[in-house]
Amino acid sequence: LEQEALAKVEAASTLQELQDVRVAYLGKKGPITEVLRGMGKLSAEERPVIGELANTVRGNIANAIDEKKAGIEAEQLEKQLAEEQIDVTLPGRPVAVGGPHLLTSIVEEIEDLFIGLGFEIKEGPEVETDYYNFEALNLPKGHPARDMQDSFYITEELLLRTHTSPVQARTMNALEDKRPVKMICPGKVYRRDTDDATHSHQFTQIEGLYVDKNVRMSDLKGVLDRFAKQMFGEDREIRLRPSFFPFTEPSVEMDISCKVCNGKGCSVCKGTGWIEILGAGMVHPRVLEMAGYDPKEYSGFAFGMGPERIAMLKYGVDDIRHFYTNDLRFLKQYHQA
Ligand code: FA5
Repeated sequence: LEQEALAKVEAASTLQELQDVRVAYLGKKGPITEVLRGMGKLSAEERPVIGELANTVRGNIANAIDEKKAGIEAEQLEKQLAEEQIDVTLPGRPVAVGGPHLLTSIVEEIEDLFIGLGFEIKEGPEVETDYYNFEALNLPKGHPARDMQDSFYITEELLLRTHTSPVQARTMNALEDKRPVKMICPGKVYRRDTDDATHSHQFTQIEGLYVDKNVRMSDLKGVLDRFAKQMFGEDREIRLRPSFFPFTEPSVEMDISCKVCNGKGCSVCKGTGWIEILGAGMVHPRVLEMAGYDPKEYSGFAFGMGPERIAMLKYGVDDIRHFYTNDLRFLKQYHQA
């Protein structure tokens, strides 16, 4: 019996197999327990002899199991150590380094330019009230010009802002002392426009507002001219065309002469040679009044531009959707080293 048990111990290669041998030979239902249990039936002479023998056999098997167990455990540890070994001399995997998105860069460039002209940066909420998005800008409920900007309404009174112009009204309203304002506001805007090469349902605008005593149309033209030349080159011309916005009077749209230069030379863009990049005008007296400014004392100009369109023009991007599909092959072209 002992030989048979010891052979099984020797053959066991896992802790489970070893446990099975222990249960089979030393367990409550095992042969040794059975012998010990049957001791009462033996004669007085036989009892100590058989008892001792059974105990010795039990001890031997138990020792063999313990030894084997230690062996298997040591082996497992060895294996684990070998498998989990770390080669600290291996070179690290390179971590990809990102860079600013083209749109972020262009917005920052425009911000810097206007900070240089004395403008402050303001922000406003993207979920806007009907009041600030429309009413405070001289677009009362039911005004037909609301249709110029097809909106995403959340409730009757809340919508995703369709332009950054509400920040004009918010900024003027917030000033208790009605002092001069000179600010720009970059941010996301939303319209139910069908996406195509030049339209996106979510895009960026940068609003500008300058309110002071004696602000004139020529000031607007001067600032926009400086912006265009600094952004696109000193050889660029601007052109103001009459337009309509309910919050400005008179209103204009600004075109920039489009000469696109690359390594092979320069060419003038298709069509008229002009590209529209922003809307602007003199702040409507009603808008000033609603924000608590006296239009007899104060006047101002405002403009709103689309930085995607400006980046498209500056870098020759042919489709506005490139800004939003996040194809790294597109984005990486504009990472500065
Ligand atoms: C406005 O949104 C006026 N709030 C601008 C303004 C501000 C006028 C202050 C006067 C005073 P408009 O809807 O034209 O105007 O949009 C302004 C610019 O946003 C456009 O010139 C264009 O560059 C850009 N834009 C308009 N719709 C889209 C669109 N769906 N996708 C991308 N850019 C757009």
